Amino acid sequence: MPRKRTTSTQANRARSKSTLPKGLKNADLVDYYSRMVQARSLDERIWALNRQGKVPIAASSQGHEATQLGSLLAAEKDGDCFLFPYYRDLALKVAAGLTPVQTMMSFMGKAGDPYSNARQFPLQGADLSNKIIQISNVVAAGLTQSVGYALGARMAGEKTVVFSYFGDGATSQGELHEAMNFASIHKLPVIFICENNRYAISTPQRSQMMVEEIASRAASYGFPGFTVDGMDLIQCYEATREAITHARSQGPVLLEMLVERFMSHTTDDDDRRYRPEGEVEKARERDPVVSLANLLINESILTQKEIDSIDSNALKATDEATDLADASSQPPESVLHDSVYGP
Ligand SMILES: Cc1ncc(C[n+]2csc(CCOP(=O)(O)OP(=O)(O)O)c2C)c(N)n1
Ligand SMILES: [Mg+2]
Repeated sequence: MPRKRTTSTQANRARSKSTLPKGLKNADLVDYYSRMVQARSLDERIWALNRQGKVPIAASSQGHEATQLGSLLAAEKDGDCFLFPYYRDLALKVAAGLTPVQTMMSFMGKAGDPYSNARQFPLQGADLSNKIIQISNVVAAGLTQSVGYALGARMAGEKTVVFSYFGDGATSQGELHEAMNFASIHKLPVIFICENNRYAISTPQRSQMMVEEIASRAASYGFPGFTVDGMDLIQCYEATREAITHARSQGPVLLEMLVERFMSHTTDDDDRRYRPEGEVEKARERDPVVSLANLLINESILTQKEIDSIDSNALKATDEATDLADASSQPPESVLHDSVYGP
């Protein structure tokens, strides 16, 4: 995984050990760097396997990792959160506990896919042991479901906070309005996390809405909205931690996380047809993986050698998972209707 080590976000440059937010330790950053690198390594391999005809389709989380892992870190610290990701949240699922082997089984459509037994779309379905459900690939469909889950949790006397992830394009769906309005009326403990990469497939944000900040829409539902640098793990962690407190005590919050989509919409798309030349290269200068590596080195938390060792361990795990999944068989035809119809 060759990466430039010279760039870092402004926030990372300005930050020093003493400014690490409450509850965050150096060990958390190392742990989350390892998880982020593992997710990136798998993501890159999945894309390559698609080009070899071994993965039918994939949506990449490259560029979205700081948002996904920063919010997950806050969820883990809290200990009582339930996640409703969407199709671009591969890094979130890997970081939450999906193993490299399970990931590859799912993307390559092999028996052993823990989500849907190889039915595809990859990683779509429930992963209850990691407190995750992805309802479907229907844009914004998970929003109303997540709000319903939050209501159910409250009725059961639980203190669970629900994270509902979606893209900027999902904000054009009526379902988003229903979910936000209902959550607000009932003061439900939901954090709406918009991963704003400014594109819905090929449609840019300016063709979808006349507001610059999606966060500003929260006001119309009567709850707070914040725009966050979604390329900065620590900022995402901090914003989510505060949002958890708010959600549990007062009701919903909208976090608009500004991210960059490094890859095409999916493996079936070619973004060179609609993105200006150089846009992706520029975006990659703010690569969250590189930024976090730089932070760890600049703060003397890890040496370059230790970073290299984490990177190569991730690559090794990806290699092994790829080989295992490649050698595994598809589920037998006899299970095709299992779990589809009632018993
Ligand atoms: C209801 C619905 N309409 C259209 C689609 C086709 N579609 C799939 S992804 C997508 C774009 C979504 O963009 P965004 O919400 O910004 O998420 P991103 O892929 O950028 O992360 C569209 C239009 C769909 N899956 N569901
Ligand atoms: Mg988008």
